[in-house]
Amino acid sequence: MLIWWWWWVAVVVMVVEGGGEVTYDGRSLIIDGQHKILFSGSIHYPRSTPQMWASLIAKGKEGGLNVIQTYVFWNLHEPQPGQYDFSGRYDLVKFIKEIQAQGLYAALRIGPFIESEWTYGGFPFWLHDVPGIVYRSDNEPFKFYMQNFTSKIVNLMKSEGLYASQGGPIILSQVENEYQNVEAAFGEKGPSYVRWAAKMAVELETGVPWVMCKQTDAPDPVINTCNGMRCGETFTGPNSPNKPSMWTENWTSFYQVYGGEPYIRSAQDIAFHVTLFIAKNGSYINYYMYHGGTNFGRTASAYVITSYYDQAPLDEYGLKRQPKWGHLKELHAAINLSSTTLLQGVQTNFSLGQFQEAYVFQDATKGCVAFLVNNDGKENATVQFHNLTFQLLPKSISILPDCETEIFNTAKVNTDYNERTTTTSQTFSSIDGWEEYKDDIPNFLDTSLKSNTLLEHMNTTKDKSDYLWYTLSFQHNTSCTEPVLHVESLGHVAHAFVNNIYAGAAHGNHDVKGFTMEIPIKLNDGMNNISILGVMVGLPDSGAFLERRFTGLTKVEIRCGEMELYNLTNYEWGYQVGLLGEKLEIYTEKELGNPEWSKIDLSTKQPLTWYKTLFVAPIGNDPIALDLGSMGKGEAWVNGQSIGRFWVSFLTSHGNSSQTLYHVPQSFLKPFGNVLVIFEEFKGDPVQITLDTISVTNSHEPISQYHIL
Ligand SMILES: *[C@@H]1O[C@H](CO)[C@@H](O)[C@H](O)[C@H]1NC(C)=O
Ligand SMILES: *[C@@H]1O[C@H](CO)[C@@H](O)[C@H](O)[C@H]1NC(C)=O
Ligand SMILES: *[C@@H]1O[C@H](CO)[C@@H](O)[C@H](O)[C@H]1NC(C)=O
Ligand SMILES: *[C@@H]1O[C@H](CO)[C@@H](O)[C@H](O)[C@H]1NC(C)=O
Ligand SMILES: *[C@@H]1O[C@H](CO)[C@@H](O)[C@H](O)[C@H]1NC(C)=O
Ligand SMILES: *[C@@H]1O[C@H](CO)[C@@H](O)[C@H](O)[C@H]1NC(C)=O
Ligand SMILES: *[C@@H]1O[C@H](CO)[C@@H](O)[C@H](O)[C@H]1NC(C)=O
Ligand SMILES: *[C@@H]1O[C@H](CO)[C@@H](O)[C@H](O)[C@H]1NC(C)=O
Ligand SMILES: *[C@@H]1O[C@H](CO)[C@@H](O)[C@H](O)[C@H]1NC(C)=O
Ligand SMILES: *[C@@H]1O[C@H](CO)[C@@H](O)[C@H](O)[C@H]1NC(C)=O
Ligand SMILES: *[C@@H]1O[C@H](CO)[C@@H](O)[C@H](O)[C@H]1NC(C)=O
Ligand SMILES: CC(=O)N[C@H]1CO[C@H](CO)[C@@H](O)[C@@H]1O
Repeated sequence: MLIWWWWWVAVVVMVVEGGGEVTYDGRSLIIDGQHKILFSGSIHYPRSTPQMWASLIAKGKEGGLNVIQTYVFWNLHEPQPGQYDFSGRYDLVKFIKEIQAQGLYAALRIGPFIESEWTYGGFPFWLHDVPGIVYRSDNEPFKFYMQNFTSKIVNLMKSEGLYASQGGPIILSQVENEYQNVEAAFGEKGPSYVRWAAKMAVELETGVPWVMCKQTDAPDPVINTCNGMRCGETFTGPNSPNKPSMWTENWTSFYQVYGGEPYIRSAQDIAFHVTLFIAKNGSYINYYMYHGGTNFGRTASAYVITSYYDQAPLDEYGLKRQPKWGHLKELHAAINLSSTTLLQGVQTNFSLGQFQEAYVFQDATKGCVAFLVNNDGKENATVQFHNLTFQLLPKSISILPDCETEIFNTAKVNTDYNERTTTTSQTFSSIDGWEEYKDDIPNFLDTSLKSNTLLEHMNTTKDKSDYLWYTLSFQHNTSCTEPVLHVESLGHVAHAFVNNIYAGAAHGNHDVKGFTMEIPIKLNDGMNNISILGVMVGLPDSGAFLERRFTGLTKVEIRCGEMELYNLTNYEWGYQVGLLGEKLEIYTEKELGNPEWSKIDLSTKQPLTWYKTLFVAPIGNDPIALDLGSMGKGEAWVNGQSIGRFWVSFLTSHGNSSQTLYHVPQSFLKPFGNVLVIFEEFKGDPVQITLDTISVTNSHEPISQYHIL
């Protein structure tokens, strides 16, 4: 015990000093001449706030992480070519320096394609209009901008002295992201792009290694790494005996989409696969995500909910999710106790039974570490190992840091469970507290952009808004008695108005983005106005040829009966990008123009209405959320900052909303006079909204039966 304790202190001091050259061999990364087994956790800086960073990183460190990993979010940092933003939540340098201040390492996944359920996979939308561009291919315009941004980030890190080679915390960088998934689509330009990307990255001379995840042909010296849930079983290994076995994304859960249920991955299952990976010579494991956080504003990709990986070891609000956080902390401690032998020893493996096996590391100083694996998912197993008898729980691995004493079993959870509770801090039930603003429904004559075809949604909005109005006026000249509006769209939502009266809506989903709307309508004799609001719920983030995607309406007809129809598809359409309320910025404190807010009137509720009220911040430091369970779909702002889209009315197959609670970071608030603005597309009921504080109960620290904490 005493010896272990001193070993720990020595390790901690070493990490605080940090710095030095980073290289690698077939066993692990080598930092300052030392081989390392590293536990890393993904925390994405823009998915929380600078005020939360220190505490999130501290909880990662306390949980036994050595590395914090983040993507770099190109579309936040370069909103226009050559114009950069690194302020507030986008302050990457401040985030890396916080990691350094706490004595941890950083892994920087620059991409700059990142996917990450982030709108457009991290690409700024202006790339779409670069002539001749083909993303993620051996294409000169794309390579120019990719190299430009990658250099910008590397130079920024260098100028702040943040690479380990300069004494900083960054030990690893990533170029591209899971490219192998799409490589074949680019023919011979795929492999040549991979070679170019690796060379471009290496020539930036960071002094630390580069990785490519899910890329078995990563060119030397770039390391190919595994992403997935079960890399201990699925990874085919490094593509050279001189490269270490690394797992850059071990999914702690899975992202959630509108209409989807949360993906619950147990602490035991994560622990099993992480331990198996270590037993098979793995030396770097990253939890994706360790803290997911919040997709504020319009940053979520298509149909992805605002809360991100809430099931991670730290939940959306940064609270420990138990037993996941505590169980993994015990695992990390058990591996730490074993790490000298794991890194210096020679590995052998042998069978212990039909479904049981042992992985043993032995070094010259008689150090011995064993992993006893029971792959039987149903039955306990009794095995003999080194003349001792061990009981192994179903689907579990026992860790023996001295080949005698089991100090951890992946299926044996010593950490108490906790539960999240919400406490209502404020209601908004007084109608007098609310004001409303009914947005305009534009008609053809109100629009300036006209076209004889249905324009592609993203190319028309340039992603300035989720919303695009398609309008037309037409002469009703037949004996159409039961007209039906037939609209086909490639995504994501459409609301139809006929002569300013709401006719209905339809939408797709994450897996099938397109949809057809068929609604009976009433036509006037003579002129009729049709206005259809097309809505996107985030841009696509994955797949080849992202620059050529088509969304929005593809077909509009009014069907009158068997044969008769008005084919409006190639009619003259008038377009309006965005809503009037967006143009007036009525969600900010300094509204442009004078939108006429009026007293709320619940008897005349109509779609596309803005609601506004004031509230007092709850006392204390507990995390805060709005319960929007009574609302439909839209977006919410607090003091002018968007807390994200909501879509409460999209129910799961069990009849539940995918997300009703929406995080309001403490730092968005002032003590009094906080302004809440909500845009509602359907007919939600704002007076039932509540402001809640979030806490966990039963969360006292884990007590390990092995006293290794
Ligand atoms: C485990 O060891 C590493 C160094 O190898 C150290 O950074 C880390 O703090 C240790 N883990 C814990 C839980 O102390
Ligand atoms: C990146 O492109 C901008 C123009 O968009 C240019 O001003 C800058 O010099 C370029 N930087 C590099 C490193 O190529
Ligand atoms: C682990 O590394 C050893 C060399 O120390 C090698 O013999 C063994 O095959 C490796 N095991 C696996 C599962 O890759
Ligand atoms: C040792 O492990 C390797 C890799 O998992 C496996 O292919 C091999 O069958 C194992 N050997 C024995 C004797 O179990
Ligand atoms: C396995 O053994 C444990 C005690 O070590 C016992 O609680 C459990 O019920 C057993 N499970 C099965 C499937 O036999
Ligand atoms: C196990 O016991 C046998 C017989 O007593 C002995 O020869 C052998 O060395 C022992 N093995 C270990 C690993 O202790
Ligand atoms: C159609 O819209 C125009 C303005 O664009 C308006 O003058 C007219 O009254 C509208 N017609 C109907 C039937 O709503
Ligand atoms: C995008 O819109 C421009 C006109 O603004 C047009 O020239 C171009 O063809 C459109 N591109 C696509 C892919 O639709
Ligand atoms: C009837 O209306 C349709 C669509 O507005 C138009 O194409 C057609 O020419 C009109 N027919 C007559 C007889 O006015
Ligand atoms: C309506 O016009 C579009 C565009 O020309 C065409 O693709 C579609 O087939 C037409 N619909 C019918 C029912 O003819
Ligand atoms: C659905 O919501 C109800 C009420 O909040 C809850 O009791 C139930 O567990 C939820 N069902 C699922 C499948 O999440
Ligand atoms: C490589 C790997 O394990 N991929 C899996 C990741 O998880 C998703 C969702 O559960 C699976 O579909 C993949 O097969």
